Amino acid sequence: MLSEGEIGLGIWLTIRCTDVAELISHLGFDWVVLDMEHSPLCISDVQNLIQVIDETKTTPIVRVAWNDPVLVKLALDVGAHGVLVPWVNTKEEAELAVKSVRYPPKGIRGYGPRRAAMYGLKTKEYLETADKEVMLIIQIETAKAVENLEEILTVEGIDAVFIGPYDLATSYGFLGDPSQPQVQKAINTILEICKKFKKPAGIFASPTTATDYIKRGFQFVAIGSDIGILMQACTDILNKLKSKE
Ligand code: 3PY
Ligand code: MG
Repeated sequence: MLSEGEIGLGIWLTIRCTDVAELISHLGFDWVVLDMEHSPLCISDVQNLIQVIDETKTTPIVRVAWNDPVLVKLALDVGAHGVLVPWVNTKEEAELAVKSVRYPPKGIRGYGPRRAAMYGLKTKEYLETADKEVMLIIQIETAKAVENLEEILTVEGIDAVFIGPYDLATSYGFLGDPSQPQVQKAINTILEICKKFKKPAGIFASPTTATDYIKRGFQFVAIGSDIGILMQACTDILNKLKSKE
């Protein structure tokens, strides 16, 4: 989709429940991120959730807790179709992320694609396609990463760039507030550099900011998280009903 210039809509999954993942993936999201950086999802939760998501057309991407080949390897071996690697700030860190998702000789991914290769039933097919098919998305979410972005994007093997607006805002001194003009300016800078390097750019948004980000040229946009949207929907309903009393 991204290479054809289409827009992909996604959502963050953070709830440890297959019913929620099953419902959300049947709703028609193009992709979901299973978040291991800031949610209680552990690797067995992630495997369970991917098992239900794999019944749909939705692409399951795992955000690993850190740019660490051990964490990347586990996420891929339980069947993630791609990984989102947080806090990539330098060219060297980008190179590490690329190597983590590729088997030797291109990279350093250890061998053992347990569920990814359907427990051995699809080993040959998986090994032939994994390096090409597994998607690597790096997160740009600090001022340092913005400064280094042109250099970072010279690294071969990065499929897409994703902005973490909250950490980005925090790194500019605005804790958790991406609406600040300086942060929005940095977001535009990232978008421009991604265009120059022909890399699809994505961002974590909300139901209210998603449209603006799509208009500005983001190709894959998270409309928020399962828990955030549940909270907002319930709050809106309660407020509406209570205000009519
Ligand atoms: C951030 O905003 O920092 C993110 O990582 C989005 O999830
Ligand atoms: Mg972040």
